[in-house]
Parts: sequence; structure tokens; C-alpha cells
Amino acid sequence: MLRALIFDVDGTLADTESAHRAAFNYAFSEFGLDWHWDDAQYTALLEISGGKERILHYWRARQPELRELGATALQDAVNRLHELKTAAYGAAVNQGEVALRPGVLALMEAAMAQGLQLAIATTTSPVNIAALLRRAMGPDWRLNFTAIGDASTAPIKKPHPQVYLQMLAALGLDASHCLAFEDSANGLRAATAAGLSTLVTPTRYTAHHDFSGAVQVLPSLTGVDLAQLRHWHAQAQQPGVTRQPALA
Ligand code: XBP
Ligand code: MG
Repeated sequence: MLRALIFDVDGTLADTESAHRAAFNYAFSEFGLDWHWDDAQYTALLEISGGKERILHYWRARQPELRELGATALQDAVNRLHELKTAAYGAAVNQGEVALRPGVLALMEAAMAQGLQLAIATTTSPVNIAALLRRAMGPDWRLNFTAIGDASTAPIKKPHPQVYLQMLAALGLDASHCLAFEDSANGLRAATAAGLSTLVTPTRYTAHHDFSGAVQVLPSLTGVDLAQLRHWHAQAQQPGVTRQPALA
């Protein structure tokens, strides 16, 4: 029995990473750094979930001698950079630069109409979720979700299952009554590790990832209705069913 849908945000609810990348580059220039993440570099850096973790990973790789700077000073600089980035990203979203991916809103509305619960499980920052969904669903957007797990509630980022385990606890449901929606290998691994059957809708940033174990790999959620979800969910619950992704 399918009782809840749990959505990732970046790449799944909306194709946000180009706006994130621009915001990171703006923050670097504002901070006086000559860093610039091009598309190819950012695609590789997305292997690291979490903007702060991504900046720290890049900085350490670029300047290994940084260890002498002292962990606190380094983390303070990363936090400041991330604050600048998050403000720039929020401004871009508020200017309409990011829209929900096709099929997402219709599926969420159909699920709610049939009494399913919705939750969010993301590694992004809470202000980013609010900016995106306020614009897409209106000022009362939060009322649509039973629970939200994000960088502020789950500091251990994907592929660790922490945020998905938090959402299952908040929903009060066993993983077998839920479906997760993701766009990346890290996200698929996190959801799968929490026991969740997972549908993947990759973006151009993640199309090359390994999605073995996904219930389905789809170009988008366009035309995906609740009956189809229930069918895939029932299939995935059968013992011994090997989950082979469909051709994207
Ligand atoms: C994707 C991420 C996030 C975003 C940037 O999150 O890994 O880090 O790339 O957002 P999701 P922050 O789990 O929704 O796919 O800078 O706020 O982390
Ligand atoms: Mg994602």
C-alpha cells in the first residue's frame, strides 16, 4: 500500500544546479577569489553533496597546504562563502530563474488528492527549499508536506541515509509504504540505504551516474500518474524482484 512520496529537491523537484553553479561563482568573485567552476568541473563536484562540503572539498584539493590555516578559520571562511552563495541563489530563484520540472506539481497534487502524504529529503539549505516552493506552490506551500528533512536537520549528507531515515520516522511509516524520487547516484544510494524503492529522473548533470537498483529511471515525471506509481511500487515490493532501470 503506497502511503507517501518522498522527494529530493535539487535536480528532482527542479533543475536547479545551473543556478547553484552561478551562485557559487558569484560568491567566489565577491570574496575576492579567482575560482570559477565551469559546467564540467561543477558536474564532477556534484559528487559531493552539500554546498559547504563541496566548497571545502574543492579548497583542500586546490591548496593542500591549507591544513595549516586551522580548521576553525577554514570553516568560518567556507560558511561565509556559502552565505554569500545562498543569498545569490535565493535572489535568482525569486527572479524566476528556476521552475519545477514537468509533471512534478501535477503528481504532488494528485497524490495529496488521494490522501498520500508528501515529504522532502534534501541536502540543500532550508532557505533554498522555501524560495523554490513559495514561488511554485504559493505562500502556504509548507502545508503540503508532512515533514521536511534538509541540511539543517540532517548534517550527514547523502549518500548517507540520515535524511531519509528522519523522514520515515516523521511520517511514521515503514519504507515499504513509500516511494522516493531522486536525480543522482548519491540520492539513490541514500534512499535505497533507508530501504526505499526509488524512481530516478536524471538531469544533464547526473545522466551519466550509475542508477542500478532504481525502480525506474525516467526522463521526467511528465505523464506519470498515481496508478503508474502504485504499479511500480507494487512491483518493487515483490520479493526477489531485480530492479532494472528502464532506458532513460
Ligand atoms: C543537491 C546538493 C546541494 C545543492 C546546493 O541537493 O547536493 O548541495 O547542490 O545546495 P539535493 P546547498 O539533495 O536536493 O539533490 O549549497 O544549499 O547545499
Ligand atoms: Mg538531487
